[in-house]
Amino acid sequence: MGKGALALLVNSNQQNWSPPRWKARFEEVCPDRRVVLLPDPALDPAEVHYAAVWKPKPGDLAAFANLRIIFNLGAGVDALMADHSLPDVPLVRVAVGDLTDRMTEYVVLHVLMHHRQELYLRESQRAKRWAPKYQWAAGALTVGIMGLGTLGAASAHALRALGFRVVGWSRNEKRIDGIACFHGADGLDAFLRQTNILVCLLPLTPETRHVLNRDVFAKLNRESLLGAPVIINAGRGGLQNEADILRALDDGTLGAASLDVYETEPLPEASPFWSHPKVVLTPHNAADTDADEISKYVAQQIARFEAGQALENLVDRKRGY
Ligand code: NDP
Ligand code: OXD
Repeated sequence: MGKGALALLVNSNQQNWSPPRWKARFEEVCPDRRVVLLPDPALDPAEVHYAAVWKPKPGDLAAFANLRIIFNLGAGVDALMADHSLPDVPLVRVAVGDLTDRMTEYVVLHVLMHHRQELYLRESQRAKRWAPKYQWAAGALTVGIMGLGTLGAASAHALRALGFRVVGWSRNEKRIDGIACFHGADGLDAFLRQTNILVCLLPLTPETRHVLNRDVFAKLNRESLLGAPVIINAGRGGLQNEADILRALDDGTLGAASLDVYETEPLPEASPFWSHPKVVLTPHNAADTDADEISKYVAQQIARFEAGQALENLVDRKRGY
């Protein structure tokens, strides 16, 4: 009998998620394995040993009785965690340098944009107004990063290298050189009290849903030269209470927000975020997934598994990330 098939299931309306492109990449990196794009009515489900998926619908994987591993083609597994019929096999998520570097670029870009008062400067340019404001140094601000995992830790190091003071918050205790680390519910207030720019790189779980809310915004530090604090969310839309963000922007609790993710995606045309003067929005592309890198990564994980080695970046289903 040949090697078990790899089934690919990609649900996305984004161009970079083109299923035929993914299939071609997987065929290149798994030359001796059958790669099948789902749905395929001709496929015998028993043949499938591996599934590589992005946002499958609940129940899509339930028929594969011989599945050995599910690979999530992105970093966040919240869509999979919502599928209560997901086969009980190891679930591996993506953690690759390419994706991490792209997220670091996004975070550095947006932290610098607020630190360097870009919203004000662009508005001055549009009004043909020569009105320089005092510009402080990076070391005058503290950036607080919620989530010190693969992505959060990399952003923390990059911001530190630029001279920002950096604090971080995670679920478990951490020690990272040059970064003041807080953890758990007990550590949250002390973390927020220091933070001028709040960057959210948490996974969406039952514990973190709506963690970006009015109470949290009110606890952020307002004493820096930035004045009202700023939030940047590139984690998931479910982490933010959008009504609270709008109220906080409008009453001055927050000075600005950079948002990459939303409670409903694509962001509805009626959303006030589109035209809000204090919002910088991007369409969930802070860190695009690269089919070349990720297909190679999945092929490596399969090779490790078949050689009896431990899988990397396994999701803990109880924790939800
Ligand atoms: P990791 O699993 O490596 O890190 C998650 C971090 O969040 C860990 O530090 C973890 O703490 C912390 N955390 C989880 N739950 C809690 C909690 N209840 N309280 C405090 N801290 C908590 O994930 P990644 O860094 O790889 O990715 C983070 C998220 O980024 C993804 O889940 C995804 O949603 C999002 N993402 C968004 C993209 C985009 O384009 N916008 C692209 C890629 C990812 P601990 O270390 O103690 O476990
Ligand atoms: C994500 C990803 O989790 O693109 O959003 O990896």
